[in-house]
Amino acid sequence: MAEDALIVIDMQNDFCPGGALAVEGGDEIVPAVNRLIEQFRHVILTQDWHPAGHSSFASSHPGKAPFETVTMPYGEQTLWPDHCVQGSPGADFHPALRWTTAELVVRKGFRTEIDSYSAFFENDHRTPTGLAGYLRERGISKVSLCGLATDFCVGFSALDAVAQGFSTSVVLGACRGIDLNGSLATMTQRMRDAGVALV
Ligand code: VGL
Ligand code: ZN
Repeated sequence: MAEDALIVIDMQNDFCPGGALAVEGGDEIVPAVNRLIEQFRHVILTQDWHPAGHSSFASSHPGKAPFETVTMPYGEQTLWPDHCVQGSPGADFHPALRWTTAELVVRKGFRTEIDSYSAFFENDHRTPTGLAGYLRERGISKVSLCGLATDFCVGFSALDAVAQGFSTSVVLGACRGIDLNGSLATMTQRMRDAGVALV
């Protein structure tokens, strides 16, 4: 039987108000995400999980400020404030998130030299996290995504999910975006064009 799974993206303290890379209203979606978690038989979480000194941190690039970009061997990379450092309180899930029923936590961005927005591939779009194989082996062919941030980790995860052949929807009411230089509108259009159902 075809099974579906909920993938909750990066519902961590650093992406909520008061955190290092706060997404506006990031904490407001926790009740909606919790309701989704209750509705799905299979729940998977992602956790942004960077070593100190990660190459996506502006602080690792002398003279660079957060939200500027650099060219990395794998392409252009936006620089961020230090966030979601492994084991830090900012990397913990939001305290009101009811995550205990989750079957799998996919940590990403744990290699110093490469960032990973997507739950499926690192930012070289080549190095897999293993999630696609996990889903296929479990007989899951349909995924719904929610969480933070719509225009980065949720969006790139959704694009990779359809490209990997999963029937994919994004629950926009349970997402919030960063919206850097129009990135929210751009990502919304890219998801639509790719065949992601926006619900
Ligand atoms: C994210 C920027 C850097 C996200 C993670 O979860 O969307 N954005 N790291
Ligand atoms: Zn990150």
